[in-house]
Amino acid sequence: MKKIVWILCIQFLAIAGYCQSSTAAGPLPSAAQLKWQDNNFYLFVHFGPNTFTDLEWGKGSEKEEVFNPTALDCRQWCRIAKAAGAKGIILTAKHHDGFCLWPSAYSKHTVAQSNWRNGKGDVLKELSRACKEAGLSFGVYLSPWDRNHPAYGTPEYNDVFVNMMKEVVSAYGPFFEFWWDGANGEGPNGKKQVYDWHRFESTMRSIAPNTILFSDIGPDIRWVGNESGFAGKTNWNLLDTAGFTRGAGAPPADTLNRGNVNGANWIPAECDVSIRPGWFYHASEDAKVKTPGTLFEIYLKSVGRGANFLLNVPADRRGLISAYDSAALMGFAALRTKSFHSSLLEGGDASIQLGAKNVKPELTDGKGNGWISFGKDYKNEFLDIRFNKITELNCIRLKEPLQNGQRVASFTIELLNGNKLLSSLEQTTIGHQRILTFPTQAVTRIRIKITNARADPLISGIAAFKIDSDLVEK
Ligand code: FUL
Repeated sequence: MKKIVWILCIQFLAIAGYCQSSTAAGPLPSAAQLKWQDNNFYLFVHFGPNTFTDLEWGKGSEKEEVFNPTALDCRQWCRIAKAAGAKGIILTAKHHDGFCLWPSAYSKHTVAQSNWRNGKGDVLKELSRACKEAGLSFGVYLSPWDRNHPAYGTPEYNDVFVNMMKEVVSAYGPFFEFWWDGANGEGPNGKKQVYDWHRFESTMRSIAPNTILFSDIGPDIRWVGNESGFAGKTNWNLLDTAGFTRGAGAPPADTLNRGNVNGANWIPAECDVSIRPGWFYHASEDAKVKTPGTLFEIYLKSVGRGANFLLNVPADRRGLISAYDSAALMGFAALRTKSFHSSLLEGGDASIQLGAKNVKPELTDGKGNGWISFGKDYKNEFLDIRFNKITELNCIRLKEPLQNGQRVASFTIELLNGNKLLSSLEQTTIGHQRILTFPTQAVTRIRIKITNARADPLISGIAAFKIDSDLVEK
């Protein structure tokens, strides 16, 4: 009986439309893409022979015994990732030098041929377990370019690559994300490989349907077009891929950076960047680790522009994250907590209205499915935020409920003291979230107007903050 009452209640809420219904604005994300977008920030770990030879691109001819971490501890990586507020870790299971960090049956250039732990070590196994224990998502980078494998440059290599994908998915999966690097150089016999992308993709889809697949052009998420960690201020989750290929045949960098307003596919951007100048650990770069302030700036220009932030923190020759990198990560986490821990719109100091409607905080907290609709006549509406007292602020965060597609093409934020307009900020897209910073203003009122949209605009989160003035985007 209780069960029936519950079902009726749920149906009633659905019919009554707890959330105002809206017209569709496709393309729409898959459930896996939506979940991925909520990860916001996670770590990349570049680790392998290059860590020991001080190279960025190993030649593939390095002896296996080169790889010999003295104190590998993936739990240490996970502790640091957790404390930094990262949601997961992606490991370079095989970089361009072809060395496999797991004992692959399809290569003779792996941890099994090294002296590390008498050839019994397995970094993938250790990290997959440590991530599970820590409640972190685990992902894998597998370079198709292989400067070691004797079959590279022949059709047989495509079989090798497919077998390796199957091997890692079955032994260490499930993965939240799988990273295909687009690089396509020569192998040991001087030949380039013709990658069978179609087969790579269908293999992954059949064995790991919920894993998000990264390449320059997706299918699930795209490269952002640079390795600085910056998404475009205008950033559509939509992309046209027809006529383009991965690697050298990808769309121009600025298209990857901004997406296409009417793109045919939902392919959001991921911003990959290293905490150091290089991707691999080099002791000579210890003093060049990015500062917490720089990491915060990248956060604003990635997560704050609706993309995800993949921050590379390489393991050193011990197989640990160095104290330099860990200190920078802790400083970065502290800046995020201090800046965003409580919104000035919560706690009863502000009222929010859309026309005659009171906007309740629970519809605007960005959680669950809550959202408000500006309706078809949105150009004549605005969100009216009024504070009880003069309030200083320099940061506003807006969110769109992306399960309904990405809609807002431009919006304006007006900052007022009484009826006096202090400044008017014209912006373009919102997407998963847009975190806007500006010189501090003392306001009593904020007006948010949507000036252009692909369908009736929906907003699922509004927050305002006063962050440290040094952190405001220059
Ligand atoms: C690039 C690679 O060539 C770099 O070494 C690094 O792995 C970066 C994330 O992707 O394509």
